[in-house]
Amino acid sequence: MNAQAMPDMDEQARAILRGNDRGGYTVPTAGLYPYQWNWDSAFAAWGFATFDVERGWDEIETLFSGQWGNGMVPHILFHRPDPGYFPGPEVWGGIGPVASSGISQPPVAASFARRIYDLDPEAGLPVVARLFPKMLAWHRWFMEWRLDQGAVCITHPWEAGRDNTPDWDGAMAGIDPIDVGDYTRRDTSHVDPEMRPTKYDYDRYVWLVRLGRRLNWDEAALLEQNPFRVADPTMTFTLLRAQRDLAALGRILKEDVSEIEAAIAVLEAGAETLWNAELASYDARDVRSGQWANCVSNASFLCWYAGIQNPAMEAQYDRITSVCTYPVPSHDPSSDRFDPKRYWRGPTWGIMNALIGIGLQDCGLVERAENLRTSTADLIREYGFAEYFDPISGDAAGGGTFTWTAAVWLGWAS
Ligand code: 9YW
Repeated sequence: MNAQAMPDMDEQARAILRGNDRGGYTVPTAGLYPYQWNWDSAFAAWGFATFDVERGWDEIETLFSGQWGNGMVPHILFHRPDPGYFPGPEVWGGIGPVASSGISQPPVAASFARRIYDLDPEAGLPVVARLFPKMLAWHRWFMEWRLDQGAVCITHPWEAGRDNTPDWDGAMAGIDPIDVGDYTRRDTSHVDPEMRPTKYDYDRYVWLVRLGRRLNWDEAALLEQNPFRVADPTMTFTLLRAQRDLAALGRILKEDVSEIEAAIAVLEAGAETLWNAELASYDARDVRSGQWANCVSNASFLCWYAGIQNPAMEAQYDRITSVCTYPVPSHDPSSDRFDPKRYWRGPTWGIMNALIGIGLQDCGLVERAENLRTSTADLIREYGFAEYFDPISGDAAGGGTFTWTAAVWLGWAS
């Protein structure tokens, strides 16, 4: 095909969303991830809304159709069986209205709901009115069950959406998965194993799923018995932002938002408990051992997205972005744990860039915001709509024709 016959980038991005649409929900990419993932769906909704607002809202409403009685919104909804993914519904044993996993994911849905509402307030108002109490219940679940000194904790590496980041290395070492049993991974049959988490990681991921299931996903029991509990910048910063956005939507609906305002104050204080003074960065904190992860990651830079200004983070950001052709790397390139192709141990992710870029812009750091947006656009233009990218060479990695990369193109980068 000559260059002129190639569909333009916007058209390609829209075609990816349509191609991954399974009717009311979108899979992240065919094959590797054949179900509805929580934060992927919020990004998908944003991408769809740039050309079809109604379809954008459907995505979020389908996500909330899987909400559990306790308010939790699962990280995966298994709408239809698919043998291509492990661990599937029979391993998780989720206890909600739709077959699901038993953990959640970064709560970005309310923030994207606010963006979609702004695109078409008239169409959005009735949907927001339906979604508001559900979002409130989800956020309440985090506040009730997942806080440590006001910072939000994860109970499984998959929950932060940053599976194998070095942030969890310490906490993962505290798990002995001796009785994990036999299982067969599916991910490495879709993607080069060098780009995926290792067997060491997977043994622990599966062990934690089996523990949660054995405890019937009872949060009180998990709080007592789960050795993995890490206060995480991804969760803390995204929930803080989401509470601000939910409060804004609540005010539009003329709801009482005092509970949300109180939660914002708690989370603002909690975010500061993630400040690792020696590292001079926001960092993950292992609640069980009290140890810092000592990691500057792309999640550290979500502080601005949460509305937190911090000059030391600007210095960190400048240091890290200056050594990458295509920032923001998921782990500090000067660290000996940096691996430019292995998932969350180095690669650049378009979705994280979008959240960081929105945060930079909102905090008035507009030059950095614009540079990040254009470098992300160059990256996608040159290397395609990949799951993630090598921050040095730009090489595409992981799955292709990826929903959230297409959505980020449509909503922010282009
Ligand atoms: C898993 C779907 C998900 C993302 C996560 C990413 C990966 C693996 O893929 O998780 O099996 O859940 O780390 O952020 O939501 O794209």
